[in-house]
Amino acid sequence: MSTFTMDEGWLVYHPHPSKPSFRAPPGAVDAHCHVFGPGDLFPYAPERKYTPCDAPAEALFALRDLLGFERNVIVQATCHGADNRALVDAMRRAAGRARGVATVRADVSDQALRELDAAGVRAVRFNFVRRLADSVPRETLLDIARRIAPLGWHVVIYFEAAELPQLYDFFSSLPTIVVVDHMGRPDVRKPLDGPEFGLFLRLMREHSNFWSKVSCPERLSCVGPPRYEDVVPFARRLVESFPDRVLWGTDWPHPNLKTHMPDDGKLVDYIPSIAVTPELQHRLLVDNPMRLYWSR
Ligand code: 0GY
Repeated sequence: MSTFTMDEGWLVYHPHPSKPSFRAPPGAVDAHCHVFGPGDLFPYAPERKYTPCDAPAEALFALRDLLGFERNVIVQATCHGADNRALVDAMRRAAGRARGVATVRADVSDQALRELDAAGVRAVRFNFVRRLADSVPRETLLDIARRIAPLGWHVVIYFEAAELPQLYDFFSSLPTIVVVDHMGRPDVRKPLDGPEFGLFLRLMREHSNFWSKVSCPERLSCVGPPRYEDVVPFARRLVESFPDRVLWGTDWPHPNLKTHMPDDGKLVDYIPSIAVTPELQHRLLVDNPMRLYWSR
């Protein structure tokens, strides 16, 4: 029997996602997804804020194949803390078809960083969403960023749009490429050209080291599936303004969704509504993630 019981009300990933109608270009990368456990092999961290369902690597790879994708960038989820073993195991089993974004603490050794690099890690993630992770002093994060920069790694940041004004200067000081999860989580009820999303667009415009994932309509939308039409203008604006600095991912197995579990095939069918030409689609799904994660 499993030692871990998922949280009450936890929504398990879609059991039978549909085959998408949109055919991703050959070599497409799902650049934001996770693995959870299985908890008996890779225990969830004591400091975690949620206990998920198990979502093992083989289920992720089956989804990758069903969706017509070739590669994954697996992002360390907060439920595993800074224990990256499940991530490393998934990358090993992917045999070159997955890269990783790890979580590390300030006391991580140079040897551990080299081992993560050899396993396929190319970034660290800093999480500013307080329901997910405890706060870490900015000086500590900056130290970590300075240590990983010589490896050619970058920093992935996750925050809510309302927090951006007080984080803006810190983010601007980061010395590496910085990838923003889920467009900085805009409140899509607010205007596209209003001050909130405007500040994020300014961050992207004034700092050419910033990239954005145009992921997670299912998390941001108020109107919901299948078209998530209230999120489309935000993602489309990013794709068209910064075509060489955007990434897309499923976010499988979709942690902490409260209202609906998306059909991942339908999420792939959302892509042509935000990247409306084959050229934009190719940059979003192939050129950009390959440049960032598979340059070596
Ligand atoms: C996401 C979003 C969430 C969770 C995490 O690491 C995590 O636990 O990132 C969330 O709850 O919004 O990107 O998976």
